[in-house]
Amino acid sequence: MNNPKRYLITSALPYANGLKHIGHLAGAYLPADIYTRYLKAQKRDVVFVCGSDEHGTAIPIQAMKEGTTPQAIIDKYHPIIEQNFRDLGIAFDIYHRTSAPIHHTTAQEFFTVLNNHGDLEIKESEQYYDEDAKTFLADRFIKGTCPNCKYDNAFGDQCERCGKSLSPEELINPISTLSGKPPIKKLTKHWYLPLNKHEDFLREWVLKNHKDDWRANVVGQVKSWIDMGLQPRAVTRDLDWGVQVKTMVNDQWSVVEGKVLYVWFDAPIGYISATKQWALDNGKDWQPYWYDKDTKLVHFIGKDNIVFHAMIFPIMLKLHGNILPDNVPSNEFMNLEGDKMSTSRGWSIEMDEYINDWIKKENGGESMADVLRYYLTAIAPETKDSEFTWKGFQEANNSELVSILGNYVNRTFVLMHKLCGGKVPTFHNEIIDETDKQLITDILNTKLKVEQLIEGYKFREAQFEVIDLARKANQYMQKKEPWIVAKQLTENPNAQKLIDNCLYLCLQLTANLAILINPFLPFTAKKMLHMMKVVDRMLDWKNAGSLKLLSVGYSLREPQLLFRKIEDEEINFQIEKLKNKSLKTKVEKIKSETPDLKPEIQFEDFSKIDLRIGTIISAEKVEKADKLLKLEIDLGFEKRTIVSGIALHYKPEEIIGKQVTVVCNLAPRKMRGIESNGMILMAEDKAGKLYFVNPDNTIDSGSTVS
Ligand code: B3M
Ligand code: ZN
Repeated sequence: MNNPKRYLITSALPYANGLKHIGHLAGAYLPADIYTRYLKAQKRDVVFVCGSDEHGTAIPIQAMKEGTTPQAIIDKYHPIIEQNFRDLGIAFDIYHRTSAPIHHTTAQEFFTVLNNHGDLEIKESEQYYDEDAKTFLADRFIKGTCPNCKYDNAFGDQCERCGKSLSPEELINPISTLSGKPPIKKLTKHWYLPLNKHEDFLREWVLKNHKDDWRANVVGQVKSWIDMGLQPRAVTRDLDWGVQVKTMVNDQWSVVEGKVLYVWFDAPIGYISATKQWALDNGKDWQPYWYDKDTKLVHFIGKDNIVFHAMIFPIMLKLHGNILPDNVPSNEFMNLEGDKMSTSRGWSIEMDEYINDWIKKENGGESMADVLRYYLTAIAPETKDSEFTWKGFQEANNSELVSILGNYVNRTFVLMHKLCGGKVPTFHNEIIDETDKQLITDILNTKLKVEQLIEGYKFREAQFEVIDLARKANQYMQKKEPWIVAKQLTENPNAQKLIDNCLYLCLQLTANLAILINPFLPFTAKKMLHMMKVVDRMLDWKNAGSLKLLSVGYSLREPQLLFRKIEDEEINFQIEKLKNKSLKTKVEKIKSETPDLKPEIQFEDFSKIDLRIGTIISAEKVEKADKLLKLEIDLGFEKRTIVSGIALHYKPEEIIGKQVTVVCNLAPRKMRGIESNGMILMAEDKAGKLYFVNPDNTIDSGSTVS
């Protein structure tokens, strides 16, 4: 869509369940910010919305970890994340919250419209349930082994290792994250969005209409989902944290107790409620942004959010009568020093951490925000995964920002003060030469290329073009050597004119660089404006390409260094810090997963327990008890019946003949009407899986254990 009337730009709403890392920043926020700043410099009508995703199981799970309430978690992380974005120059027009009442009502109305149109299906099905916690296990309340990559800590909604979206049924060996036990199945009722009914729409809209202008990873994922066969997808959950499900019957709202909207149903509606709030705050009308076909809607996301933004939410928007996104630029992942970035494994650089280490520590530290922005864009994972390394960061700063851009601007200002009296010199047209002309062409070409690239969502290449212009400008100055010409003032009558022309062009080019770099490095552009003593308006995109941005005779300030060199020690410190952080996180994780030691006992206490090796001679399921097996154990001197809670881990037929350790002098207990005479010992791993404790060779039944 070219030259639309208005733009609505969204960045994925981060879960307010913890700090966000620079991989997130590079994925969905920085590119959106660059795009928005560019459009704003073009004076387009554009709103950039984002905010906290405050629902879903991620929030109560973090609350359990921190020993607090879900509300306390979102109230803690929402403001920190918002401030982190601000410190890094991500200039949202609104950073909203999905816990806001306006969001709840917007999401409920949206659901009702679809429900009342008959666009949703209601189905009863069996879902995982935790008997101890007395709750259904949606999404992240259930964990297990990923069917795709075999990672043993995958969530019920997604595997965090391979990124695959999952449903709880797909997990191998599912375990409740609440009780740590295998769940049972229980009947429940939910609303479903029948994706299958919209296959033709998706084929036409994505695979046909957008096959060339959308990124290949987006079209590819949509295609593979369609090829796998679309299924109805539940849009409600049995949870108490989220947007309550309400239905509207005869103009009367009625609450559906115990059910909330699935977080992926309500969160994208967050873009709409954020727009509404922005409009309220600014005296604007929000409706055209979501209903007028002349609005260009663009969702910036990371690759794990593709199906939601390129399939599910568009289906919802279509059914609800809204406009559809014009593009869904999605990035691949950014790795860190050879491994996947992950806050939970401590292998990450949080935005907050970067801000504390690099921005807050020094005067004028905002330029360090630009250094991060620069490097993240230079290695943006636009078409494939990329990798952040601290050495790469240092290299990008020292040999590109310092040596090319910073150095060029500094030299220009120093020479202008030294050779032109601190003022913008006159340009003498009569002595213009091919080198000058080439530089002028380069400025115009760069502007056009940058426009094309940004509008095509190719931010990495666009930024490269701007730096390349600075590189060419350095070469120009090197060729013109005004400092040498200055030594020929007496013998060469044209010498001052040559100096003037060189510095005139170099200064106008500096002003152009400020405009072109502004979407990428806004703090640097501001600093350049200050040095040139010009107002913000100069950064309007329409000024790019002009050679009259700074008036002849206008006096400019002394130069300030735009960037500083980053030393090896600073980089080594960060690398060490990263290693220590991940080590510390590993140790803490093991500690938190290990049950506390029981109080000390004396040998006499222990010796009261009579442990013997027994052999299982028969095993059968106990009726109406999912977890119990009735075992017949041979102890050599006698046979015993023991009821054991291992049915979810072992099938009766596979354990016959196995040796086990038996507590023989435990008082008999009745379980489901069967008398159990003793207990067998089981080891339990951290995923809650049970294992027999037995000798490393078959020995006589009845052998003692001590
Ligand atoms: N909060 C998931 C994520 O942070 C989710 C995005 C919502 S966008 C509407 O990856
Ligand atoms: Zn996986």
